Amino acid sequence: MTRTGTWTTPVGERALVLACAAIVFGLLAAPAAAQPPCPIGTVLATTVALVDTEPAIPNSIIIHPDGSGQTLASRGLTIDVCVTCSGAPLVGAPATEFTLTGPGIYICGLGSFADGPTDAAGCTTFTGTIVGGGCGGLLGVNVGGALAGVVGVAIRSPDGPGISPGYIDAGDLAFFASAFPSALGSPTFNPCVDYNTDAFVDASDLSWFASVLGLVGTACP
Ligand SMILES: [Ca+2]
Repeated sequence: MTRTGTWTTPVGERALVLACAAIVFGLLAAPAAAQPPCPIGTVLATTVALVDTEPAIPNSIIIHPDGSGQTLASRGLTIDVCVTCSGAPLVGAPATEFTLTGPGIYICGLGSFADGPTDAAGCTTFTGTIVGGGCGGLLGVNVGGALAGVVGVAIRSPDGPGISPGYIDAGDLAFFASAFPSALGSPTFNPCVDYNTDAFVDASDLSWFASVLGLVGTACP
C-alpha cells in the first residue's frame, strides 16, 4: 500500500522537534568551557600518581619557607601527572600550570611548580621541594588551577602550622618544646614536630629544628 497525501506534523510534535534541534544545535555551537591548560573546546583529563621507589623511607618530607628543605626525590618519591585534551597528550604545557597544595600547609610565593613542561606523552613530574611550611598528610596536585588528584605524603616543617608563617622563630620553638621529648602515645606527642616521622620527638628532631631556628622565608604569607 502506498501512502499518499501531505504528511503533516502535529503542532505539539513539531514544537518538540524544534526544541530538540535547538538543544542539539546549542550543544554543538557553544564551545565547552575552557579547562586550562587545554585549548578551549577540548576536554581536559588528568592522571596523578605517587611513585615510591624507596619503600623503606617513610613517605614524608621536611619543608622550609626558604626552599632549603628536603626534596621528594631525596625521599624516593615522584609525583607523576599526565594531561590529555580530548584524548590527545598535551605537549609542552609549562611547569607553572602544575602546583601543589595541601590542608595544613602553606606555600611561599611560587614555591611548588612541576619539574618542567609536559613531555611528548603529556606528562610531567614533581621531584623537588615545597617552599613553605605547616603540617599535613595530603598533597593536592593542581592542573591549570583546578584540583586533579591527591596523594598521601606527610609534610613536616620547623615552621609550624599557623605560627608566624615564613619565620622559624620563638613561636615555633615553643611549639616544638611543648612536645619535646615525647613518643607516639604520650599525651604531649605532636606528630607535627616529629620531623623524621619515626614516632619520637627526640634529639634528632631537636637537631633539625636548631639548624634552622631564625630562618626567614621569602614571599611567604
Ligand atoms: Ca622524630
